Amino acid sequence: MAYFPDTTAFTGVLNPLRLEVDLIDLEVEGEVPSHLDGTFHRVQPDAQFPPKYDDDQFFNGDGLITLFRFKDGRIDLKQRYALTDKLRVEREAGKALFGAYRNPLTDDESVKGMIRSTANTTPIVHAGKLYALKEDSPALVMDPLTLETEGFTDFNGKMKGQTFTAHPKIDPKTGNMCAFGYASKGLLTRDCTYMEVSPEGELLFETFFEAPYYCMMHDFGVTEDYAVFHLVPITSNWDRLKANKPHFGFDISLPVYLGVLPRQGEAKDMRWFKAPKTVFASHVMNAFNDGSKIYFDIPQAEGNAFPFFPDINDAPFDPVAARPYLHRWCVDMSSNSDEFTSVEKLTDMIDEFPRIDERYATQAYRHGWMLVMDPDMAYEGPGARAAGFRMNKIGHIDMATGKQDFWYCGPQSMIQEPQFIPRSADAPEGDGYIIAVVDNCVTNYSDLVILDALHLEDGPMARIKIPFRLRSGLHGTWADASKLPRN
Ligand code: V55
Ligand code: FE
Repeated sequence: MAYFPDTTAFTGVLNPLRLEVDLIDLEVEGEVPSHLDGTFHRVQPDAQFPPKYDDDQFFNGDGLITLFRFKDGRIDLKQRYALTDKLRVEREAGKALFGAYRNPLTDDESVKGMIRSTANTTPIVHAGKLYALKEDSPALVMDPLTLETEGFTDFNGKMKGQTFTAHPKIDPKTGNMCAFGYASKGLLTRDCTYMEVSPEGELLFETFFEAPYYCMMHDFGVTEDYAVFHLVPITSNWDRLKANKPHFGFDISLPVYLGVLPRQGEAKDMRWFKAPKTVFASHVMNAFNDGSKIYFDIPQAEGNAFPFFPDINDAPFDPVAARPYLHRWCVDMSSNSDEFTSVEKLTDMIDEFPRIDERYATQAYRHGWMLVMDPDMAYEGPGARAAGFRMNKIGHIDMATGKQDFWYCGPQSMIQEPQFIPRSADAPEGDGYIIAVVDNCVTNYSDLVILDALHLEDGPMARIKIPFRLRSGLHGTWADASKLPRN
């Protein structure tokens, strides 16, 4: 009998799923565009074994990866755990050996020094491999089609930093995977790296730099000329870990910075710009530069959005202050000032999980999509999800016209992160599809929906039926068949 904790992190809509499965030819309502040939990988944290500590939180679950293989209008589903070193030894033991999120002091003696990755944040195809990512560890390499795990990579010994971000960007001009690491010289260190991996999978360079303070550096931006790092004070220290408090705590007294590193530069070339006030911000929609001016688009909230990373001074969690809205930050590398040039609010939609047409990553762009929470829409299902947000719309923003539109998923459901797929390799920006997992929390089934990216209000052209409900997940990525190892 498994005995998961009777807490919001493991019950209701966050019931563990733990299902490894192969399903051939999923049922479809509507029509899947038959020319779509590729893969959609997404991941959910989903603890294989009951956690060592009953207050275990969502971000600590083992990565369970779902692969949707699109070909000839048909879709096959494969779901496998990322076979991390952690999961391998825990399966041998038949129980959890690793303890609290990002706290090795809580692990069993027998696993001391092992890589702690759960590979639960982003799966992404590059150089014919699937990289299953967790920001506290090196990348785990898997086969994109069989989902067999090869193991962690240090890029043939070239990567000296200890970590690899879960939010790399593929530069559409060079084909390089641009990535970074933080806590690169060990837990809680201020050391970071910036790296680029060639389309063949070779680590081209790794630049070390230091952040002004240690914090969760969950995402970043890449422009044609710069790598851009937002520092938000979700901080930690050894005292927290020794006391077995949650690894991270929000410290509103620290400034928000935007660090700018020339992509080919060194740490001495780097500048840190200070924001006008301290805010919460996590996922980056896109970044680009016009000469020395850098634009950085990001959902920004007035206060902490992670209730499980509490305020360090025990200020109560404020769910209204936690609501993010897409903003555009601007800094200027030619300015003598170390302050932001401007901060502009781009929408009144409460939004997170921003996405773009990735052919425009690093470049000036027109179209953005995101998950939206409309608190005025009814909800008939149980419980909330990880951070208390219930994302019930997919929103689209046209940066050229300011026009905004959306699709609402109905009162029984919640939506997971959307993904844009271009209609063809040379289609205009935004011309294509939005796909997203939609969880019906009343019937307990999930659908993968397909929408016209520029006509969301038309609703799904297809609903791919999954005969169970997926658990809330994190990120997903599309890979065209040309990027896969074999067909
Ligand atoms: C996030 C997710 C993580 C994590 C740190 O903001 C940040 C998302 C799923 O794990 O370890
Ligand atoms: Fe993320």
